[in-house]
Amino acid sequence: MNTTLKTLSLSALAAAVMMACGKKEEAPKPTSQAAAPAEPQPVVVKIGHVGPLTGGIAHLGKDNENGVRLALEEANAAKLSIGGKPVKFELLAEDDQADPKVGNTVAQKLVDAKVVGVVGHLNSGTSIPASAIYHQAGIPMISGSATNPALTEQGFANVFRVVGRDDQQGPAVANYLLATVKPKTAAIIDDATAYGEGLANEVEKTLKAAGVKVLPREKGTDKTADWKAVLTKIKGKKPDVVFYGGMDATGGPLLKQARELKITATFAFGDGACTDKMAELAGEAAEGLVCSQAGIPVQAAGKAFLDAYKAKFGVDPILYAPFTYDAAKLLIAAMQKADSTEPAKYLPQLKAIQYEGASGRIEFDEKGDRKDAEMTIFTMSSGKITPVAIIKGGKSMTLEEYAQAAAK
Ligand code: ABU
Repeated sequence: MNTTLKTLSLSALAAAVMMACGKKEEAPKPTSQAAAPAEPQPVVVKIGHVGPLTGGIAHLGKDNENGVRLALEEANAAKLSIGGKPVKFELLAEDDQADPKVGNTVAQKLVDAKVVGVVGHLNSGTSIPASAIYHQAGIPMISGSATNPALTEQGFANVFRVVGRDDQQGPAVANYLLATVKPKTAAIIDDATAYGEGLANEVEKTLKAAGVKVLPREKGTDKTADWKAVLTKIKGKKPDVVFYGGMDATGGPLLKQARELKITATFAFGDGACTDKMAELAGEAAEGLVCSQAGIPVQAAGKAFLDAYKAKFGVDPILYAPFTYDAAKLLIAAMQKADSTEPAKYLPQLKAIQYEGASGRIEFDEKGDRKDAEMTIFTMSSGKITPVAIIKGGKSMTLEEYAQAAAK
C-alpha cells in the first residue's frame, strides 16, 4: 500500500469508528478570512509640499501647507481609484526655510522619496532653482505663490504656477499709485531676493515710464530688522511714495520704523507683504498701506473651501492657501483624467486642464503660467487689508462686482 492510500484508509477507519460511537465528524468551521474577502489595500501616492515652516514667514508656509493638506484629505475621503486601484494620497511636507540651498536639498529628498507631484515652493528664490531638480526627475511642480517670471521662462514643461506674475503685479500696483497718489518722486527698497528685487524692478519700470523720478535703489535682506539707516537716507529726499519688494516679516518693521522717523510718504508693498499680519507687525503705522496680490483676495475664494479650511484648522486662510489647495487638486484631477499617477502619463492632462477651483477658473498657457490671472489692490484700513480693486483682463472691479461675475 502506498503512503496516500494508507493515509486515506486510516482516515476512513477513524470516521467509521466515530460513527460507530454515535459521533458525527464535524465540518471544519469557516475562518474569518474565508468569510469576508479582504478589501484591496490602497496604493499610496506621495505628493510633496515645500515652503518655509520655520523663520520669519513660517506663518505663510504653514498656510500654504494647510491648503495642500486639506485638498489631500478631501481626496482621500472621496476614496478615489486610479488605474483600477484604490489610491491614498500622502503628504510629504518639507521646510525649505525660504533658503535656496535648503530648497534644493529638500527637493532632491522629495525626488528620492518618489513623490509624483510637488506643490511649491512658496518663494520664487527657492522655486526657481528647485524647479531644475524636479525637471530633471520629470516631476510636475505647481507653485501656489511664486510670482517671479523667471520660474516659467526656463522652458520646463513640468513647471506651473496658479498665481499671476510680477510683470503683471508690478504694473498693477504702480498704476494704482499713479492714479491715486500721482507721485512725482518715488523711493524703492527691496530685500535682495528673486521675488523682492524682481517685483521692485517691475514697479520702477512702470513709474519711470510715467515720468516719476525714482531715487537710487535701497536694499536690505529677507532678515533685516533694523531699517533706520535706509529710511534716514530716504527721508531727506521726501519721496511721495515708497515701494518695498519683500515679505510681511520685514515689511512690518520697515513701515513701523518709517512712521517713527516721521516719513509721510504713501507706502506700497507687493503680495508677500499684503497680509493682515502687517497690522500686528506695524501697529497703527500700517494704516493706509497700499498693497497688491497676484490673484483674487483670499476672502473671494470659494465658500466651500473657506468653510472647510476654518473647520479643519480653526483659523481663516491667510494669503495663498486657496491657491495651494487648487494646485494639489489640479495634480489629482490630472491623474484622474490620465487614469494614472505616473508623472509622464498625467503631465499632458495637467497642461491641458480646465478646472474650476477655489481661486477661480484655472487654465495654463504654454509656459505653465495661469491664463488671465487676476490682480488685486488693497489698502489697509482699521487693521485689515481691504480689497479696493480686482483687475482681470484689463478691467478693474470691486470685490462685489467680482463676486457677482464669478457667480454667473
Ligand atoms: N509672491 C510673493 C511671495 C513668494 C515669492 O514669489 O517669492
